[in-house]
Amino acid sequence: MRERTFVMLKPDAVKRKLIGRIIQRFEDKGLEIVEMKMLKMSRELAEKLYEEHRGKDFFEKLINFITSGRVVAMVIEGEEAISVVRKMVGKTNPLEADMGTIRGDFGYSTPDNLVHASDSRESARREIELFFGR
Ligand code: 3AN
Repeated sequence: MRERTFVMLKPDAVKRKLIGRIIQRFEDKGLEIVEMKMLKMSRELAEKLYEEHRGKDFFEKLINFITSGRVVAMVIEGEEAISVVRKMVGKTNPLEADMGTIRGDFGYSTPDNLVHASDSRESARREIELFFGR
């Protein structure tokens, strides 16, 4: 089924000038970028995006990192886009992510693992609303 997912290139991807190469992968796959903007997240927005992690030992580090520079927020559309994009992004820990995935090919640590991608239809709806207000 055709669906929409929320994808965000994190500050490390922007600083390392990987925006083009990462977006290229999504386009090459056949996915469509239907919304895109660059922004520096406020602490409030970051805490909302990652609210499920509040209280975890890495929460502060994650919020400090994600608000440390500009990010690129996108809505990506395609058949089974949520799971296809998650597969392309790879496991959370880049040391465990398969080669051929974005985190496997470009990442080496957390929380700076390059990309955020919604993990379910419910998260996609919530995250698109948070960033694009629709
Ligand atoms: P994913 O982004 O793969 O869905 P989540 O939702 O478990 O992973 O974690 C959200 C973000 O929190 C990750 N993308 C990563 O930046 C950070 N993170 C997750 N686990 C750790 C950890 N053990 N140490 C530091 N940061 C982490």
